[in-house]
Amino acid sequence: MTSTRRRLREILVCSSLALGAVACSGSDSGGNATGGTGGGPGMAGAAGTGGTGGTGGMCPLQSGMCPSTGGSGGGAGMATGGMAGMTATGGMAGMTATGGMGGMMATGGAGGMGGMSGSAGMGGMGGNGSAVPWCGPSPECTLTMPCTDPNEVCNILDCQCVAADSDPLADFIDSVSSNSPTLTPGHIDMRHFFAAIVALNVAQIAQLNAFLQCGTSSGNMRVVCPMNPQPLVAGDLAVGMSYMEQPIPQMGTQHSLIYSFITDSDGLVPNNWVFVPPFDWDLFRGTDLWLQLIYNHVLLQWSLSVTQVSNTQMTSDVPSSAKVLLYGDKVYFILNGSELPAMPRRGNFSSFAHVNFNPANRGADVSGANPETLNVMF
Ligand SMILES: [Ca+2]
Ligand SMILES: [Ca+2]
Ligand SMILES: [Ca+2]
Repeated sequence: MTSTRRRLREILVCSSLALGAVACSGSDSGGNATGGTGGGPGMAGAAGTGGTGGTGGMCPLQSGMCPSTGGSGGGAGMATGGMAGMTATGGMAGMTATGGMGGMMATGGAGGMGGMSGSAGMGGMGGNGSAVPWCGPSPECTLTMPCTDPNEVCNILDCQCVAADSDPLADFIDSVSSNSPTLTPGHIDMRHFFAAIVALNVAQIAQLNAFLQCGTSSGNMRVVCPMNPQPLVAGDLAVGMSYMEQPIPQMGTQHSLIYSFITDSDGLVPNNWVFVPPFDWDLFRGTDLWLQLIYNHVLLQWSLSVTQVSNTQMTSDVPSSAKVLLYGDKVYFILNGSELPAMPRRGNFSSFAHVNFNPANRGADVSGANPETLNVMF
C-alpha cells in the first residue's frame, strides 16, 4: 500500500521530470499530402500545387498542446507540355482528409488533360491528426517517456509516470476462500493498479468528454458508460486503473468478464457490503459503491454498471459520471471525485472470469492478496 503523501510526492516528482525534460511529444501527426499531377499535354499545362500538411494531434489533457507534428505538404505536380487540344479544365483537387488517428493521407487529384489552357490539379490536403488522450506513439506514453521504475505505469490522463502498486502474478482466488479458482486466464491476472485524484479545468474536461464518447471502440480500445451517463465536470476527477498480465479480449471469449473498481465511497461503515457465507472472499466486501465493467460472452456485449449499497444492504444502480476506458491490458475508471466524498478514499480493484458464476468455471484476482482489506488508497 502506498501512502497518499508518498504517492503525491512521486506524482509531483514525475510531473516535474516530465515537464522539464521530456513532456510529451506529439506524435499523432497529420497526414502527408501528395501534390497533384500536372496537367496533361497542352499549351501551358501548369504544375500542380503541393498539398498542405495536416495538423498534428494534440494532447487534450496537458495544459497546452503537445508539440505535435503536422503532415508534410505534397510536392508540386509535374506539368507536361505537348500536343494542343481542345480546352480542358484541371482535375479535381484531392479531398481533404480529416481526423483519423495519425491523420489520413490524401493524394492530390490528377491535372486535367492538356488543352489550350490546361491547368494542373491541386495537391490534396493532408489529414489532420485527431485529438487523442495520449501523446506518445503508444497510448501509454512509455515510448516517449519510459517509466523506469517497474512499479510505475503511465497515467494516460496526464501523460505522466505514476507510482503504481504491484500485484503478484498468478495469485488467483475464489470468492469462497477454501475453493480453488478454476478459470485463470492471464487477462484477469492483475499486475499493477493505481488510483489518484487528477484536477482538470474546463477545457481539459471538454477534451476528455470529447474523447470518451460512450460506445466508441477501435482496435483494442473501447469506451463504456452506464445507461444514462452523467457528465464529467471540471474539478477533481477520480481515476483508477487496473493493469492485467495479458491483453483483455475485446470479444469472443468462452467466458464472461467483470472488471471492478469498488470503494467505501463515504467512509461510513453502515452501508459497506457484508459478505454472505460461504462467500467470505466476496470481491466487494467492505465497500459501498461498485463500478463494474462487464463483458457478457453470450450477448457479446460490454456494459458498465454503477451500484450503491444502502445501510440495509440493498443494492441499486445509481446515476454516475463514471466512464471506463478499456485499452489493451488496462482498464481505466474515471468519474467525478464528488461521487467519492470519503477522505482518504479506500477501495479495491478486482477482475473476474466466469461461466454463469459456476464454481467449476470461475476465477478472480483482487488488488492485494484477498478482499479482506482495502488496498487502494487515494
Ligand atoms: Ca495478480
Ligand atoms: Ca461506506
Ligand atoms: Ca491479487
